Amino acid sequence: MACGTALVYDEEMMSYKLLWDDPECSIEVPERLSSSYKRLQDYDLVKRCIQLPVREATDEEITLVHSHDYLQVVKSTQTMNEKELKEISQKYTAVFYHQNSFRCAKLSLGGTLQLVDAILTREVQNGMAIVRPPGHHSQRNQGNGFCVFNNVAIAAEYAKKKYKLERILIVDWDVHHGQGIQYIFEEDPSVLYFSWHRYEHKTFWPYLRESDYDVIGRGKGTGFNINLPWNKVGMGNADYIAAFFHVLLPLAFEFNPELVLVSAGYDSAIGDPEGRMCATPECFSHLTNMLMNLAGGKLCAVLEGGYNLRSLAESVCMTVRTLLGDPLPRLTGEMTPCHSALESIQNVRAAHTPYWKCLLYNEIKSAHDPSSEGDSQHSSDQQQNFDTAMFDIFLDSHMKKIEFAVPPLRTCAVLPEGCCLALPDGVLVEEKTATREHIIACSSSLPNELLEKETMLATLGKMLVILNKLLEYQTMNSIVLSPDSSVCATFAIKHVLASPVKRLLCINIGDLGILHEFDNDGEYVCLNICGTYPTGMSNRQIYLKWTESPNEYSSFFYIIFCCILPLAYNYQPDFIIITTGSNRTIGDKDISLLISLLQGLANGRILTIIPETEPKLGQKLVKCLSDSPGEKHFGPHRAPSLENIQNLKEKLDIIEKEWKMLQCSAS
Ligand code: X5A
Ligand code: ZN
Repeated sequence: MACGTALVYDEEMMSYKLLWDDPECSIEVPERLSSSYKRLQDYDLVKRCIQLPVREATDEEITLVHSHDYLQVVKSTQTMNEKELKEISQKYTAVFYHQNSFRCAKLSLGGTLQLVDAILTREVQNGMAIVRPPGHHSQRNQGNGFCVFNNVAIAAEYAKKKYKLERILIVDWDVHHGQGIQYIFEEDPSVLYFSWHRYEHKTFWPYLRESDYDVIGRGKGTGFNINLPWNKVGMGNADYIAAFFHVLLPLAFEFNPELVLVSAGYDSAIGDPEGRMCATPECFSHLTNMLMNLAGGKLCAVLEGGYNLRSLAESVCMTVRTLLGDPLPRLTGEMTPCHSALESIQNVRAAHTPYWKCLLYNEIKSAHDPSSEGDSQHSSDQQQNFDTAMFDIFLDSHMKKIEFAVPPLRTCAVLPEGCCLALPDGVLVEEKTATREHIIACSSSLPNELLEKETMLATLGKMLVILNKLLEYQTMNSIVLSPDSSVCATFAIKHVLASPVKRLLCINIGDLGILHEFDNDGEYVCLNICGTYPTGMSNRQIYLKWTESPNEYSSFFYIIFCCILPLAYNYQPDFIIITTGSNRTIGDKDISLLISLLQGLANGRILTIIPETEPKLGQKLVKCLSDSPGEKHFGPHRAPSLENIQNLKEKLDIIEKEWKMLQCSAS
C-alpha cells in the first residue's frame, strides 16, 4: 500500500541565474528554491517527507515533447559566453539561458520524473518537486516565460507511455497561462488541462487570444482544455475556491483521472508582484486537499512560478503539509466571490456545457458585457507601486494567527460490545465512559425513556468522553456506531452548542426522526439529505432530496460540488457532525467522499454517527477519517438524473441569496 509524501529538491538547481539586466526576467532568482526549502525545514516538514534524489532527464525524455532542434539549441548554451547566451535568449520570449541552464533543466525535469515514478510504482502516495527552471510556458520549439523544458507536460507523456495511463489531469494554478501545456495537449483527450490565469481581457502577459475561456481544445481533444481567465487582479480565496467547486472539480470528477499533476505556481498567491492576487497561503492547502480525492490520491505537485519569496515559501509549506495529511488551517476572509470572477466562471461553464454531462443542466445566462460591468469589490490597483515589504509584514502577522496544532490522536471510535472492525493505525477505541449522572445532566433535551436502554447509556457515556476530546482538540475526528443515531446526534448537537463552538454544521443523511422535530432556531446550520423531506425550510435548516440507484456508478459528486461544499465553505464551521439514519439514498462510497472533502473544514473536527447495524459503512468511514493510504478511490461517476437536478435547483434558488458561494454565474 502506497504511503508517504515525497519531496524532490537539489540545491544544484540554484546554479544558474540571469547574467544581464532584464527587468522582465529579474524576478526568477535561485533563492526561490532555497527559501522554500528553508521554510520547509523550519516547519519540520522536510524530515517527515521521503527525500527523492534528482536525476538528469534523458534526451529521449526531453524529446517526448520538444523537438530535436530545440534540444540541440539548449545543449549548445552550455559552452556559450555571456554575449552568445544573451543573443540566444533574445530569440525567445521572457526567458534567459546560462551555462548551467541545460544541466539544471535536465535536473528539474528528471526530478519531476523521479516523483512520477515513485507515485506510479506506489513507493509513495503523493509528493512535491521543488524545482527550477519552471516548465509550463515552454513549447515544442522554444523556451518561454523562464521555462526551458516543459516538466509537467513531459511528465504526462512519460506517464502515458511508461505506465499506460489513459487519463491524466493537469491543474495549473500558477497565475500565468501555461500556454505551452495547452499547445501540447490541445488535440489529446487523455490529458485534461485546467488553467486559471490573470488575463484582464488579453492585456496581461502572454497576451494571447488562446488563453480565453472559449478555447476548449481541438479535434478529439475538444472539451479537454479548460481556461479560466481572471479579468481583474485581486482575486482571493473565495474566488479560487469557487472556481474549484463550479468549474474544475465537477469536470475533474467526471473525467476520473488516474494521476493528478499540478503545475504548482505560487505567483497566484498574495504579495506576488506578477500576479497581484490576494489568495493567502492556506488557500493552497484547500486546493491541494480537494485534488487529493482524485486518482486514488496520486498527486504530483511541481513548482512553476512564485516571486514573492515569503508568500512562495509559506504556500509551498501549506501544500506539502496537506500532502502529509495534516489538518487544514481555516480559511479567513469573506467567502463571497467577486462579480468579475463569477462572470469568468459562468463563461467557462457555458463554453464547456456541450462536452460535460455534469454541466448538462447548466442554464446558460447571457454573459454580462464586460464594459458595462460594475466596480469590482477588489480594491487592488495595479497602477500603484507594488510594495513587497508591505506583504512581508502582512504575512508575518497572518502566519502567526494560523494554528498548526496537530492533535495527539487522529480518530476516536465508539463501538458496540463485541463489534470488531479492522482498525487502521491512529484509531483509538474509547473505553472510558462518563457517569450516569453526567450523561443525564447533559441530556435534558432527550425523552427519559430513551436513556433507560443500557446500550444507549453506554454509547452516550463514551460519546460524551469523545465529544470533550474533540472540543479540546485532543482528537481530530471520531466515529460512533450507535444503537440509535438520531438520539446520539441530538445529544451531541446540544452538547456542542453548549460549548464555545460558534458555528456548528450538521449533515444528516437518511431519516433521523427525532432530529426533524428537534427545532433549530438558527443556532447552527443543518443540511438534510434524504429521499423525502418536509416542506418547511430556512437558510439554516435545509432539506435536499437526492436519490442514487444502488449498484450503479454514482452522481453524488455533483451535489457535493454545486451545493454541499459551497455551503460548508461559506459557513466556515468550527465543528461538523455527520449522521446517517435509516432509508438513506446515497451509498457508502459517496459518504466517504463527502467526509473526505469535509475534513478540509473545521480543522478536520468531525463527529460521525452511524447506526451500529452498519459495520461495513463504519469500516469504510473509519479508514477515511484516519487517512489510511489508498482509501480515496471514488470514481467512476455518472451524470445526475434530471429528477435530482430539478429537486436541487428548486432548493438552491431559495438559499442562493444567503449563501454566496453557491453562485456560479454573475447574473
Ligand atoms: C513560470 C512563470 C512567468 C513569466 C512572466 C514573464 N513564468 N513576464 O511564472
Ligand atoms: Zn507564473
